[in-house]
Amino acid sequence: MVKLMIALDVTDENKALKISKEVSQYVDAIKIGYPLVLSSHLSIVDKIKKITKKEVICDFKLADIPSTNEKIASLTFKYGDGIICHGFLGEDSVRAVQEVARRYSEYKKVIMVTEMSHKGAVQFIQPVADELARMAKRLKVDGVVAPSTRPERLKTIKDIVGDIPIISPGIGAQGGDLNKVLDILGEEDYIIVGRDIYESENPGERAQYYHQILKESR
Ligand code: BMP
Repeated sequence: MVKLMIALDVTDENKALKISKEVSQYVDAIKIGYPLVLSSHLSIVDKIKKITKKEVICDFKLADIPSTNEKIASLTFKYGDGIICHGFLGEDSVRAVQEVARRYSEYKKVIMVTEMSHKGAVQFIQPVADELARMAKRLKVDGVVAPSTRPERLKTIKDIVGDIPIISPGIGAQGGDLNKVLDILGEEDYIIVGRDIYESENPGERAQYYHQILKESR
């Protein structure tokens, strides 16, 4: 069964914790990023984990020189189970994050962006995305981000990375076609859904809706 990761991009700690509780039984992982961490503190990861007992991935999209990436990763892995970094900075910047992850534990994940899901991604990142995917494969990262908004690109990237899990944003608010995406993804992969769950009247029910579709598509 393809897994469900909620992007918890709310800017209020109490709301984040309330939604975490409501969706916890339907999601496999939680992704948080700057919106939530800058409006609270990174230690919110512990609170979310306590409520949900699920993996929390910190989407900080690291894009810096190795030594700065290393510092950010060291602080992030005190709390998060995984971190998202960019690959276009080059191999050394990603390796720096992987080395920090390994020092912490074998379970800390480094997830690398290949192609992004928004329109602007075709401008600069898409032309090099296949190469980024090949680099991700070579570096044996723990996951790659690839777009649900462009199923044909998702497929190409999946073919390149092979057994590296894909986490794929773009379903819901960004209009990705879930059926097409489910034809491509496998049971180690995740779809990421943010606004369509956390902005809905009943986030728990909406998460259950996605959970059910993923279950039935097996
Ligand atoms: P939403 O379902 O509300 O569009 O949220 C998608 C989430 O995935 C957001 O946290 C966004 O920052 C992230 N994301 C994305 O949408 N496209 C990418 O290519 C990479 C991302 O991390």
